[in-house]
Amino acid sequence: MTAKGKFITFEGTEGVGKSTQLENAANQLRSLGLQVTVTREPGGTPMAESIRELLLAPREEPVNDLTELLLMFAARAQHLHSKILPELEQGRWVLCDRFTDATFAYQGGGRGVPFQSIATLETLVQGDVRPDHVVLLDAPVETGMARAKHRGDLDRFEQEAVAFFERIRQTYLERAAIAPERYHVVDAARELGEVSRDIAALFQELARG
Ligand code: Z5A
Repeated sequence: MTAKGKFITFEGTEGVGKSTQLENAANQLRSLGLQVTVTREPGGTPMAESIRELLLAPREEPVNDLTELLLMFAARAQHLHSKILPELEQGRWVLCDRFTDATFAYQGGGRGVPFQSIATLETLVQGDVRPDHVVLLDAPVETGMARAKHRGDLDRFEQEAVAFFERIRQTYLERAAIAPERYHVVDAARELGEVSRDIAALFQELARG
């Protein structure tokens, strides 16, 4: 991409440790003197966070797959154009908890929306903007679910069955295999310290340019 900062996303199924590792990486980059913005999807701006609430709230009315897809991209358009791109232009590193790979994985692999439809919206909303690097934290679905389950009420996605998350994991791995120079797959089933060490080594490398 053309902007000056680096755009790095963290992906994976529920509870694999994205938020934990993203915060660690942000602190590491800051300690090297870099300007870092931490954000998330869906969300990241007040309006996009309102769309997030719409998306995650459990509801009795069945949510149409295309409604879900379009809301993801509506939130993304707002987030990308009003926050991510301006921050990158200023030379900041933007670390984002989930981005469009999550749409391919959840709405594509999980819900069954054709990948081509997602790719069309990706181009409409993002043009040629793609993350410079994607950190894919990979762990068996049950491992992530067990880590996440202490959090109380389940949101609309967390109420899905294991098979839904298995398809998501598979889609992430398939996407990573196609572009290994951009996707960094980390075995997130290991003990926290080991995962953190690998990611610290990766960011040390990325910070060197
Ligand atoms: N979604 C979508 O469908 N389409 C899209 O395009 C986008 C999103 C962008 C919200 O995401 C939902 O939106 C998400 C997909 C959908 N739904 N789901 N499922 P989210 O990222 O906000 O929610 P999440 O995936 O549920 O995140 P999470 O559960 O908070 O997971 P995490 O950030 O990967 O994990 P964590 O909070 O860092 O760690 C969880 C716990 O495990 C915590 O207590 C840690 O201390 C612990 N942990 C972390 N690593 C380890 C290790 N290695 N060992 C032991 N314990 C650990």
